[in-house]
Amino acid sequence: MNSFDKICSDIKSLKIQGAENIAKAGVKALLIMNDKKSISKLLNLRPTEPLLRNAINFARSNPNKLVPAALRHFHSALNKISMIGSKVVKPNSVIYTHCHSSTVVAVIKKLKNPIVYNTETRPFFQGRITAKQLSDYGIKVYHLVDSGAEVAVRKADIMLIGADAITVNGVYNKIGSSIFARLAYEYKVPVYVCSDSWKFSNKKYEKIEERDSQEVWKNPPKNVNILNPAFDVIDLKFITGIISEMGVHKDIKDFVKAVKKEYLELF
Ligand code: RUB
Repeated sequence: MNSFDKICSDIKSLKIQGAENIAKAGVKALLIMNDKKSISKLLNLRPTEPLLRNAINFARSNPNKLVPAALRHFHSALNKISMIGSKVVKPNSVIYTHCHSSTVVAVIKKLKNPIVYNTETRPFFQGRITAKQLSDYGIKVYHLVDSGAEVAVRKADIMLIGADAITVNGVYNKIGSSIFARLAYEYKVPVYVCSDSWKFSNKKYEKIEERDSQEVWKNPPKNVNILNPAFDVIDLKFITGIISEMGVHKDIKDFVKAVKKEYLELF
């Protein structure tokens, strides 16, 4: 397998996961292959990923010059988000998060004495990546099965969640995020989305990636149909704010205005 195909296979199989890591690997792959067919292959690996799409569209005309520029953007955005996030979350806070978002992990690492509750994220257990990265950093983590989310949310002062896509209709993130944000809303736990603003999608709705049923159940009995959507959509009503490198936006309209002003001509 050549190195371009290896990157594609690692993205498809979730060896490389999370919007930011996918986009970084995807733009780097442009340095190896950037003909139309290869670009289309990259874009179709994870369909619910505007960050990958936006970064590729930004860099495709001149990869040698623009891939490093995209990577610089990711790096500087992450630094800013973690700084801004560390001002939003109070010291000694109990934080609930789901799945693995490198952006959320970067924010939590900047906090004073955080305690984290996180859910494991069936069927791929990306929650364990979060738990491992935070515990390696010396942060106390309580880890629960997904159906234990209510226990976690009730303990939390704040919920931090990543994003795969932000549209005017909602925030797309790992399956479960929608119920858990709804629950947080019910318990009056503020929900903040930590996201690079390049995850904005101008589409009204993003297609939700349906993954292989085998990830859920290898040999189900006949007549059992497995559904395995990778993401769901958090209604904006349940979101307190979006923390991006542009600041904290409590209203999606202000967020969209800011992205369009700052970046849209780039894509
Ligand atoms: C990962 C996931 C993450 C977002 C944000 O899903 O939903 O919360 O991608 O991550 P998957 P980041 O494991 O299916 O890719 O903040 O790292 O971009």
